Amino acid sequence: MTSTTQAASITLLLAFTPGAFADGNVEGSVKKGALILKGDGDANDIEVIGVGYDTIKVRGRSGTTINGKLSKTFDHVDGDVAIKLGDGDDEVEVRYLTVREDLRIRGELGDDVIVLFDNWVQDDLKILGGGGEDEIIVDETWVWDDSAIKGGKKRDDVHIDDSFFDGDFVFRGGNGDDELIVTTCDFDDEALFHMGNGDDEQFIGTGTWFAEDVEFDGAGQTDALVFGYVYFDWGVDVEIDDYEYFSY
Ligand SMILES: [Ca+2]
Ligand SMILES: [Ca+2]
Ligand SMILES: [Ca+2]
Ligand SMILES: [Ca+2]
Repeated sequence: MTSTTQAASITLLLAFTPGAFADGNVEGSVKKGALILKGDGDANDIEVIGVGYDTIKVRGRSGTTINGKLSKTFDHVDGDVAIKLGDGDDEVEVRYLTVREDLRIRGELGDDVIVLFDNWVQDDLKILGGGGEDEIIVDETWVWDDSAIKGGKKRDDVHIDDSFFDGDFVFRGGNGDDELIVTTCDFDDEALFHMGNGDDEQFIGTGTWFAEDVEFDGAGQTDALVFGYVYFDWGVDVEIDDYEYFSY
């Protein structure tokens, strides 16, 4: 093959994958100490990384830009971190953050992937997958106050691992056949797991600990709940409603 033919083949390949290099822009700004990130209607893909005291670097992946650039570092972030991904199949990975106030993430429409790894949230955590089939992973994250994790509509896959929740904890699967896996977590205040409509599956275990009252609600259609090495403090009220299959 001559080099001219090779060049022609590469041009053809690029022509057939126009979306791969057009993954939109995320607008970022700091207002009164709060970092606000807003995705557009394209499939955005970003990393949000704590890189120093009150300093957060946001990096675009797969062609996504931040304020028109490949990456941007935001200083003096000592309030909330709020991320709205907008329409499109978005992906966000949040790592090594110390959030002074709330961490709020919304996938909005589209099949979104939301990943948290190794963060401290000193106030509330709120994650909402939104309308599409979302994947939410919370790993090695410590929340000092209340948490709400919601899949929203359609089938959502949620895995919460190796994390501490000091305040009230609420999980809502919403409509659709959802899957929730909780492993090696500590829930220090009251917890509610509500799977919503759909045939939902839930595994809670691998050393997961509940220090206060907890309620598991399959909530309609055919739901399964499996416990494997789950611990409850003495005197804790455990309510289990509306599961067709339950094992421990
Ligand atoms: Ca988007
Ligand atoms: Ca989205
Ligand atoms: Ca959803
Ligand atoms: Ca559901």
